[in-house]
Amino acid sequence: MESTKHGAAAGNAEPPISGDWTIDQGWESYTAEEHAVWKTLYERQSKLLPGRACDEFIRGMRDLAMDTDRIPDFRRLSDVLGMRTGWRVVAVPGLVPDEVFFDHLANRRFPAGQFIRRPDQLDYLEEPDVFHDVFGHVPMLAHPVFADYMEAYGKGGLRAQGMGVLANLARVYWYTVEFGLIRSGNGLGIYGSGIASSYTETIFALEDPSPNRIRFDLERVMRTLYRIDDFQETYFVIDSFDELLTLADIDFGPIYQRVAALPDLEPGTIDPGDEVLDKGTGAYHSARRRVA
Ligand code: HBI
Ligand code: FE
Repeated sequence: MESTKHGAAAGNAEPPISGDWTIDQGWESYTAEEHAVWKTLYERQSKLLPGRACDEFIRGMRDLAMDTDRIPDFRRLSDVLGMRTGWRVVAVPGLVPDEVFFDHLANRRFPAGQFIRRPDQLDYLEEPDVFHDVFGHVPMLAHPVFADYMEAYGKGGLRAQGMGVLANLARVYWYTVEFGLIRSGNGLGIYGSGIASSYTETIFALEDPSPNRIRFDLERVMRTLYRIDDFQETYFVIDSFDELLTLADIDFGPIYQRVAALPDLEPGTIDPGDEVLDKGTGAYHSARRRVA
């Protein structure tokens, strides 16, 4: 992970530019090479996703009419998105501190990385860049129910931080917003941005026999560790976006207490209470562990 000139996250000696960590996108300053990286990634994903991403994601892509051949200008994108769900996209240098991130979401602002990956990083990058953040996250923010869920997550994040249970809530974000699958009449569909913005994980998450695919369950997910540096060993599957939004109304206090009393689960574990849709072979990750 490379830090930006503004410093990667909390703890860096350099002060952020502003209290909310937003910066000017500086759209006029992107180079032709940077726009070309967007175009390459956009073309690849927009060919791959129909039939693999859920209908809501595809509809969001279509309705926002994002630029296909250059990095979108956040001002124009925010105008289009704002008319649909009231969300805006603001530029940040990279990862921002948790409370800053939550405060943006709670106010329907999505902080998107200003920079774009280099041409030699097309397939993999740990820090969220403009392609992951805009192509991956913004289509779902055009969906009214999902848009409300994201705001609720921001508010829940601020509360969870106060209760010292942020790690548990962050897992819910990870296994829904970032790596979620949804089940519908035509099978499984991708809605998680970390999958939708990745060529290789799009195929892995849906078609590879290695990962587990398990019905989403709030407490189960809160206990599940996750990998930030490789494909997921387990994907959790929801049945509808309304299901996600009901999470916003739950009093998490008692749940956090129950979860705190139970052990964390390794990313690839199957738990006796799981509704297993696909029991993975685990082949991909066990091969990786052998060489590690
Ligand atoms: N900052 N820019 C950015 N993007 C994120 O997705 C992000 C972040 N800071 C914190 C964070 N995510 C997560 O650790 C929280 O959801 C817990
Ligand atoms: Fe993300």
